[in-house]
Amino acid sequence: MATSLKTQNTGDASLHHKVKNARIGIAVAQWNSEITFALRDGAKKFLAEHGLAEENIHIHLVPGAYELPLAAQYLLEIGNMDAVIAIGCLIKGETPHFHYISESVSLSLNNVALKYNKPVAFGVLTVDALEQAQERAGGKLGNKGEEAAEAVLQMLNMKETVKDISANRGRIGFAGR
Ligand code: RBF
Repeated sequence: MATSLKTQNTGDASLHHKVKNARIGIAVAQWNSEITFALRDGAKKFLAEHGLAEENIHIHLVPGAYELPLAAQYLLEIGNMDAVIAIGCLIKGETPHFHYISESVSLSLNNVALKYNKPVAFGVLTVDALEQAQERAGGKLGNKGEEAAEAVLQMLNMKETVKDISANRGRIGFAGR
């Protein structure tokens, strides 16, 4: 999936010019940093490959995945970012923490996106074992950080396209009928 932007209607050539100037926040959990730093690098690489300038990418570390929703909120509200990529890695342990944290993080990230009306990508791995995370952080199953970056670009692109459609209303379509 991570390379599909290049071939779909949100591809390089058709990426809205405003999206290339977007300010993107990346919040990275430090728990399981071997994995989360690889996901962060995947996200950064994807954004650079799609024309986003390094000075518009703002990377911040947080302790663990549980802190990601508040970090996303800081980045959108205080940092005035256009979108956030939340990166973490939750590995199932012997306590129920995994379920509490993963449920809270996924719901809260979505709530932040809806509250601020801005894309927040879920770049959080929830796995049974470290090996499964490695496979998804640059291993045989790709890099989910890249895919999270792709998701925010697609959503930003969609937002700009919808704005254009809205701005053109009245010039074409049902106007005057
Ligand atoms: N944070 C993660 O990002 N990944 C984990 O796998 C993870 N496992 C945790 C397991 C336990 C038992 C606890 C108490 C915390 C864990 N955290 C993990 C940290 C959590 O996201 C948060 O940073 C801390 O609980 C401090 O609020």
